[in-house]
Amino acid sequence: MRSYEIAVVPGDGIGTEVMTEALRVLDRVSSEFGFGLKFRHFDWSCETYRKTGRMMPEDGIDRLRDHDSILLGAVGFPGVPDHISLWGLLIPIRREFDQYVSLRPVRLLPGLTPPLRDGASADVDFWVVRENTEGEYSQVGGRQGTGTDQEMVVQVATFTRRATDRILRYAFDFSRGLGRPNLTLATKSNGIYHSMPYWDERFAEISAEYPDVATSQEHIDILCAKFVLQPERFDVVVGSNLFGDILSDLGPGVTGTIGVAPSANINPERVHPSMFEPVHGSAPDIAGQGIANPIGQIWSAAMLLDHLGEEEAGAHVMRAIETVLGSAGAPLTPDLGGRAATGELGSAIVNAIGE
Ligand code: GGG
Repeated sequence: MRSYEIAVVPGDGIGTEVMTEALRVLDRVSSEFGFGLKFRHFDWSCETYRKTGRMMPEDGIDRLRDHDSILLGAVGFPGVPDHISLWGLLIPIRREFDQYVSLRPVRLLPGLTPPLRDGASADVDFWVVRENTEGEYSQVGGRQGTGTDQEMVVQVATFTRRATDRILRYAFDFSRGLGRPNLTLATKSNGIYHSMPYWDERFAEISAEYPDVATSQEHIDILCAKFVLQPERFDVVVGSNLFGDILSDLGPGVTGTIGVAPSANINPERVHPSMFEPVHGSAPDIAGQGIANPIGQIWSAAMLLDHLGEEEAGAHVMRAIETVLGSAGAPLTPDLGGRAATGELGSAIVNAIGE
């Protein structure tokens, strides 16, 4: 029997709650489709940091290395500064395993109500491709004159040709493979003097290798407005680490909730494990209440199955999500306008897998 080893890192806050449901779904679908999934749990979190002074042990990356994939919940909780929690767990995993593609689908699932548009006419179905290893998320910079009126902070965004070119090529290839060859670059070359003109330049040069892919570029400010006003015009949008991060929260927000949004942190060469996580964070405001939407985590698990080559099983999970959301009287969590608990929505999806 085909079998895969999955590292499970639920993390903080609602991460642990939504992870329970994703693992139930994975258990069910793997037995339906006849393959094995062995889960190895790692309870690394802000709680670990409080106890040990580290988000994960010193050999944490090595402990993850031999897994086929990693399923992550959410990272960050009040009491531990966000830059400590993210740089102690999430960002090292992405970088050590060279997961340079963050792939984030944005789709209006059945039953969702876009807050700003007539749901019947909104055709939201696109992908954000986010550069995931450098850019604005850098440790280059410093602080001086702390506490004086000369206090100054410098934060340097770093963009290498290697990382810029490889994410652009991935986005072009992905657009082509999607069968909707229409790629938009998120830029800001009218305000950011060096880096964004560089992105424009690399985009233009690489686009010559893909004459069949229609291209456009939009400054990030107007692009945000177009996401809200005309989301149907996009198929694939590629951007830097920060722009991709912002757009991939805004996109699902336009569909009514970010609770459903998944992401894949991919090492396309498959030299290292890839990691799958919902776009949302640990949501401390609702943590412990059992009302978080588990769909972002379950959809991330479906992307994990696709990556393992179990595409039929992944598609089956997506159909189960859509069946449940599209059915009258579905147990919806509060972000979807209902009153159901995380476990009730999870159970409905698990049951739909057996149908
Ligand atoms: N589920 C992912 C998570 O916990 N995200 C928290 C966050 O702030 N992430 C920033 C990032 O994706 O770079």
